[in-house]
Amino acid sequence: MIRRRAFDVAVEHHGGYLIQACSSADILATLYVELMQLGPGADNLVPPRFNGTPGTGVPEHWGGVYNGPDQPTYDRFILSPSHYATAVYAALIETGRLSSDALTDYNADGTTLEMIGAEHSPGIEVTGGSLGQALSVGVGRAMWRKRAGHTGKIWVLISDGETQEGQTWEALQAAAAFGLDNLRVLIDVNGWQVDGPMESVMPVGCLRDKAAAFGCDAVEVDGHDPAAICAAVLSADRGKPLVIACITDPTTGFPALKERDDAQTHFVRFRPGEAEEYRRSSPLLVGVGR
Ligand SMILES: Cc1ncc(C[n+]2csc(CCOP(=O)(O)OP(=O)(O)O)c2C)c(N)n1
Ligand SMILES: [Mg+2]
Repeated sequence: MIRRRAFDVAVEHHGGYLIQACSSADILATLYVELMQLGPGADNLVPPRFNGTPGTGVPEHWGGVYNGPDQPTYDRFILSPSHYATAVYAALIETGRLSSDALTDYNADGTTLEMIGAEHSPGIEVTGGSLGQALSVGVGRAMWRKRAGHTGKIWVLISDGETQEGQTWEALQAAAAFGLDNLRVLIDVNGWQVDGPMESVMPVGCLRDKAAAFGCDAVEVDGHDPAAICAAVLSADRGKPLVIACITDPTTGFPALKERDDAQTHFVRFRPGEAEEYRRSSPLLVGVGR
């Protein structure tokens, strides 16, 4: 359903971050359904309008409330690549944390459901766009929670493109140095970045080995296998931050994505009639009349 919702959004808005939903859907589903200990979500399933930058007379809307209250025993979820926001909104809808028609307002002026999420967007706790920064926020929060004796964990989802940035590695090095075993970092290794395949733009090598070399407990799993993701979490070493390199296929659910030009894949715009081809060939949409 995460993939289907992201596809509908991309069709309705003449473009969207579809491959990111296709690669991360099973990771997000596993996090929201199986792994994260989140308290009850926001009272208002229909997100508030964005009424300006917080300040005098303008109250702050923090999207984190859709992931439950910020309390010591509950986990927090930080999405670092903010262009994955659509997939998070869909995950919130599917888990009853956001109204099922919330996406009708998607990316309209004045909505908080932005295409590139920000900290006022549902489920988005940290403004992570540009890129490569929100893991550091997660490390800071994990450090505070450990010092304060809070039992809730910090989960951070990052993209593989972010591992090309030095800040990612400073963050992991610090997390290892401070023994932050309350930090769980999942990397969506979808092999893709803006300009094309990571292999041809700037290869990053084996992220499990690199994270291990930086002092983390690091494992590699099939990112479409919820049981494997859960098993990786259960086997985590105490005393070290956990990094799970989730190997994913960004065409999952929409095989027609394989046929796109490299430059047309990171952000998918459909040519006239093309969305129909996608619909016809998608195993997710067999028998779904639209
Ligand atoms: C610091 C920074 N550098 C570059 C960019 C431009 N940019 C936006 S998305 C992106 C791709 C990052 O890779 P990834 O998130 O793995 O891409 P995807 O898998 O979504 O195609 C880049 C380089 C940015 N937003 N911020
Ligand atoms: Mg990528």
